[in-house]
Amino acid sequence: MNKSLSLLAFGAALALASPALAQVKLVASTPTANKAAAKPMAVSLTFSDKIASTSTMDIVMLTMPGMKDHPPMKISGFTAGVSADGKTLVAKLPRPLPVGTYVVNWRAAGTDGTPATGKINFAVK
Ligand SMILES: [Cu+2]
Repeated sequence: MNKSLSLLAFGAALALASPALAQVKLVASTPTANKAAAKPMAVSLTFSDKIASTSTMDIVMLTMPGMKDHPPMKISGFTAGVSADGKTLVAKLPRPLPVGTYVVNWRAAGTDGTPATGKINFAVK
């Protein structure tokens, strides 16, 4: 094999190896992103692969009816945990989320430790 061919083979091997370090991706959520749900008692985020137990989320209320200039209000009183399938991060809430709009900021690591972050928005009707 000449030098450029062996470099090519090396590059191909790296390309094949890299998916092992890929970030997990959000594949589904409840409530569904950019939709409105009624009285959700939990927020769950399902990922493309197993996630580390350190994965977590913040739920922040952005607006509510009848309140102008609502400051971002972090919902408290829950801890997020990884479900039995290892791919879903679940926040069981102490009470249903009030009517308003929300953003969920999540931080999840794959089982190889590669971190990923993202957010979803939804509304409660
Ligand atoms: Cu509020």
